[in-house]
Amino acid sequence: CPTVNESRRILVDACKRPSLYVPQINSLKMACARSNASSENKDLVTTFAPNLNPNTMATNRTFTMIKPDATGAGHTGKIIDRIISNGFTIKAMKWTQLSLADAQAFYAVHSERPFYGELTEYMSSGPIVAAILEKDNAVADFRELIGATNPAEAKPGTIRADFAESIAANAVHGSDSDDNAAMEGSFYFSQRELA
Ligand code: IDP
Ligand code: MG
Repeated sequence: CPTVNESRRILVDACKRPSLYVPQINSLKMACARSNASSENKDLVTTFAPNLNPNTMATNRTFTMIKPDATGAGHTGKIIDRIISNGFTIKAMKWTQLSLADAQAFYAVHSERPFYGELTEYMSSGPIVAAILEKDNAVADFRELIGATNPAEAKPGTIRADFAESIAANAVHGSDSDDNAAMEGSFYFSQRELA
């Protein structure tokens, strides 16, 4: 069975060549079913594949979550205002909570990192707001707006500098590439939910 990272690449590639999408997804599912694939990998295929399609692969979009520390502290409205006033258009948005299994699937790409357990427990500990945002150069501009992962290192005026509590509870998520933005957006939203 392919590794988690190989599966992600197959999913994204298949989206870029729509005629290959169904056969590639089917062979990925079969490869995972045949072998003793990791549960992260099975989750990846079953949770991302259904919503991921060429229409969600726009390159001027990014994906964000307002994390449990920020929703819990009452910062949701201020953060959404910051996002809109910096030129991002909301394409889809929902208030929801991740189960631990959801968080493990969403962050499967970080499963080898030492903070994976802490991160997935934290991200499933309270409500989050998930959103797809649109703007020219969305991924890079949004990373600029949110600031460094560690709020102690985030530039003044960034969302993390103003609202984050710690390196783990750092107020917001922002996708790090166009491909990951499409994958992550498809975790929460189908094409029908974009406007
Ligand atoms: P990013 O969110 O700035 O892209 P990543 O390195 O992708 O940062 O890490 C994903 C998330 O994992 C971070 O936003 C943060 O919540 C958490 N995280 C990163 N580094 C640490 C750490 O050293 N300890 C605990 N949590 C961490
Ligand atoms: Mg990241």
